[in-house]
Order: sequence, then C-alpha cells, then structure tokens
Amino acid sequence: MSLKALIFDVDGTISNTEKHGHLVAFNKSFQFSGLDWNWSSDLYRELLEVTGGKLRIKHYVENYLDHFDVDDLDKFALELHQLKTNFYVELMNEGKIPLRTGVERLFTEARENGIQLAIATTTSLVNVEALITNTLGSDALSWFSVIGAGDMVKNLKPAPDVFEYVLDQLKLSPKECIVFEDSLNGHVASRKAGLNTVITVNEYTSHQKFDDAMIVLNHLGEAEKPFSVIHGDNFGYSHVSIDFLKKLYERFY
Ligand code: XBP
Ligand code: MG
Repeated sequence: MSLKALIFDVDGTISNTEKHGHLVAFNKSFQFSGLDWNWSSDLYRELLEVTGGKLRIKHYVENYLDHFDVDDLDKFALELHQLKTNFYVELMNEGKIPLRTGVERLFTEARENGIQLAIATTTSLVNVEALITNTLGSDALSWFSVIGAGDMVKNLKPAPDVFEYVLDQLKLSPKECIVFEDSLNGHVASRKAGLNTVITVNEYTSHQKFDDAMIVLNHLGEAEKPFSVIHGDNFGYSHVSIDFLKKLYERFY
C-alpha cells in the first residue's frame, strides 16, 4: 500500500475560520435577531466542544442561560443557524480570511505528485465552497476528489461518519490516507474510522491532547517559516511536504 490521498478538515485546519468566520457570524446573527447574546472568544473555545452550529446554539440555550423561553428550540436553532450561515458566506465573500500557513503549498504539491485531495468537515457544503472559492479561486473545488460535509451525514464528529463517507467515495482504505485535523473531536472521529492524523493546533485547540497522532504541529510550515513540533518526530524537516508525509507514512504503516 502507498499514500494515495490527503483528507483535510476545514474549520481551524485549513483556515482559522472558527475565530474569524464562525464566531463573528454567530454574533452577527444574534445581534440581527435582537438577542442580547455576545459570545466571547473564551466562551467559544468551550462551546466548540459541541460540534455543529445548530447543536452548539441548543447547547448554549440549555446549559448557559437561566431564563430563555422558546416554544420550539429545534426550530429556533435551525432558523438562527440559517441566518448565521448567510452571514458566514457573506464574510467569506469579502475575501479577508486567509488559509493557514502551508495549506495552499501542500495542496499544490499533492496535486503535482498525483496524491488526491479530499475534505471531511462538520460545517455545511455551502460554507466550504465559499471558503475554497474565495481563497483559491473559482475552479479550486475541482482540486478535491470528494467533499464530505456535515449536512451529508447522520452523526457529526467525534462520530466517524464523515470520514467513512469520504473513504467510501474515494474507494480507498484508511491505510492509504492521512488526515489533517486541528481538534480532538476531529482526531477522535478520524481514529474511529481507522485513519491516522497530522494535527495542526490553533488557539482553540492547543490545550488538547493528541497522544496517538502521527505528529502535532503549530502549523504546516513553509521553507521560510518552519513549523514548531509539539509532539512527535519531524525527521529533520521544517515544513510538511509530500516527502515528509511519505516518511511519516512509512513509519506508521
Ligand atoms: C467544525 C464545527 C462546525 C463549525 C461551525 O468542526 O464544529 O460546527 O464550528 O459550522 P470540525 P456550522 O472542524 O471538527 O469539522 O455552524 O456550519 O456547523
Ligand atoms: Mg476543525
């Protein structure tokens, strides 16, 4: 067996969209709806333990508010979340949210080396499309053999569903892929699907433990901007290249 595909999480992994996209969009939707809620960055770190925006809103109402009366919480969360999605897409269309260090380079290297790219995310397809087309151009969606999104599967991460969906569509076994994740929920989901992960943490996930990851880094790095290793062996490499991933692959499979 050999390395055939790289499967990327989106939020927090290919871009810092949690902080600069989703959190901003949640707060805009609250304000627009006349709610006096304003999630801080610290609160959002806690709320991120619940994946999926609708479930996160419900979790907030049920666990953080003393008095909030609503007849149908599911309907309320669904409508508020739709508004949040509209604000999120609007933000992406402004084109101010960049990809994380090394992401575009690694996408390009993978394509040059005949290694497939795929996406496995909790957010919805419309949000992924908005991020990818606004950062990489209108034809960049075609770089990905499969895009698995939260609105296509039953159970969200940390359940393995989205990774199983992507593997199924790729027609590959877990041993032919490497996953890129930023969070424990994502890592657990990929491990349950039999996949190995490279973790690039961010300010919302740097406190989490990823003991059985292939390697844990602060970002993917560039030749002129090396990564820092948090856990694992970097074999002397300064950035995540296809050569480096092949070395990691040999070590783990
Ligand atoms: C991402 C999520 C999503 C986003 C918000 O997790 O949990 O809920 O926070 O997007 P991961 P939506 O990066 O592990 O896939 O509001 O569209 O759910
Ligand atoms: Mg993530």
